[in-house]
Amino acid sequence: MDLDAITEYSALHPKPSGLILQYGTAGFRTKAEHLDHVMFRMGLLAVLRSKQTKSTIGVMVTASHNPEEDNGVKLVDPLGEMLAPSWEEHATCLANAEEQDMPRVLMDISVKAAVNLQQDAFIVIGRDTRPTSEKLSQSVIDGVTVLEGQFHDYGLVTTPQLHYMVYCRNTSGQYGEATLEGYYQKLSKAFMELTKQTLCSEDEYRSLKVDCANGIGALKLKEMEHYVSQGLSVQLFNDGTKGKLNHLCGADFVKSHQKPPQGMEMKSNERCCSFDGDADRIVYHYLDVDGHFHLIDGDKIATLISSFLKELLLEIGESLNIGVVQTAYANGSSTRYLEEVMKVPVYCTKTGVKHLHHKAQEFDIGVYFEANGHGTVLFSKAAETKIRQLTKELEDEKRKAAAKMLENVIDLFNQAAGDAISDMLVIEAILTLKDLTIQQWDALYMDLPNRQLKVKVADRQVISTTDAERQVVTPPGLQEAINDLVKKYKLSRAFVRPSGTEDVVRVYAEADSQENADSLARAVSLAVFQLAGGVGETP
Ligand code: 16G
Ligand code: MG
Repeated sequence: MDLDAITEYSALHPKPSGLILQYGTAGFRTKAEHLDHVMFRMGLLAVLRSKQTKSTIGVMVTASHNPEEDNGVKLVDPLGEMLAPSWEEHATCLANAEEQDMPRVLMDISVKAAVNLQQDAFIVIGRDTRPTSEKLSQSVIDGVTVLEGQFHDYGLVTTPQLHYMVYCRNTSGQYGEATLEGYYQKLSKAFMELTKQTLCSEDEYRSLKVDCANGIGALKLKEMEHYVSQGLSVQLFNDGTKGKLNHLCGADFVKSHQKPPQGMEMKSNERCCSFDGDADRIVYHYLDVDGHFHLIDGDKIATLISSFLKELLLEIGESLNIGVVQTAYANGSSTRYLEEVMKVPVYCTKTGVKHLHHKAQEFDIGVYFEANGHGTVLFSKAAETKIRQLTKELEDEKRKAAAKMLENVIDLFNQAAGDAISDMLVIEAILTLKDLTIQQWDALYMDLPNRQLKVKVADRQVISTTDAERQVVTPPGLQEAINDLVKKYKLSRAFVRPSGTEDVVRVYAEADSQENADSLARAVSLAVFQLAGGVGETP
């Protein structure tokens, strides 16, 4: 390591002294103007991680659904997964080291992690459409270059596309070709094959309105459009030509406000969906004939997909196990429906994709979705091999067709990460194949009314939780207070957790009516404020 060169280049990306940031659930995320040094240092760290794993590592510059003024960065591990926890700690140490200590901290990490500095390194870089992203990704490249890492800059890509590139490169092309063309070809081929069996050719099924959150999803859907145009026609809104990124639109806005996005013309009963700013989340929605808004969130997406997969498994008659993974935010009705009606085992993990992803890896087929629309389906290597073998060997026409469909589903899901584009194609294929309207899908079960609120406290770390964030451990007395409040309502449930991405405590409540869910959420917020050091206005 040329420490002099590192010191010299680092001075061009100086750390504002005293600034402390944390590598959280989704990497570093804050106001873009505070991130230049973090980007440079993540370039350095990516090189070390690449040398250590002898694999390609990804660096994505994005702040997803957060406001346009924010930005962020996260590293992508060799199989397209989130960065390993011990390296999250290294990332935090490196980002927070004061200027003069940084080279030493970098050395310490390479010693601690037993990095062979002679090893080659290869980094792939991607960025979203934020005005600050291009310059920040250049700072990542500066970090990579000063440590003599090789790199490929994919430029504007969705977060899941970058995960896909990393996965392809580390499996010597077996998963797919590591280009955008390769991504579009792989997905569209699987989509066209899956849907060609359908008898239904009505236009109603072929057109979908997409709210792109004024983000990268719009550019990439435009590029992809002609690959799938025979099976699906997408009409794009909030495509970034006018509005501001994530402002009053996009999956996060629609889910958290339970409102239609602005900038989208919605006629009654039309199928619509919203992506988030980096296109790794998707939710569906529609207006009914009375003009009421209906949200179809990640839970209902997981339900649609797992019931489809379960039917195919029954058809081919193989005992492959399937499990659904959710978080505490999953609507109580969805969990009940999956367990009691569909008889699928359901598991709950902490919030954050890496937790769901790891749990889902325990099954032959692991379906994971957060209620906010972030998710995918993972197939174990053994299940994939079995299914591919069955498509070749089965003689019974019906079973063979089912196995073939499962094979298309494997190719259609981005198994490296939750992906709005890939999820959208799977959902569209299932709706067509099962001849389901959006209203019929929505009617699978009724969501319990729910409310999410946030509370500002002096130090959100005073709240610790257990049981996949469903129970509070500290501060003392808070869980008892929540229990007492929950008892006052029917079909009720509530939990609180410190956010991993914002300096707030999140509160979730559900109950038998919207009024009750709102009032429970308010009462729990007040308890948090009083028992966990609330600041500012009393909720
Ligand atoms: C991040 C997570 C998302 C999670 C959200 C929770 C990833 C890639 N993203 O956006 O899965 O739902 O954080 O945010 O893991 P919160 O901790 O602020 O509630
Ligand atoms: Mg996102």
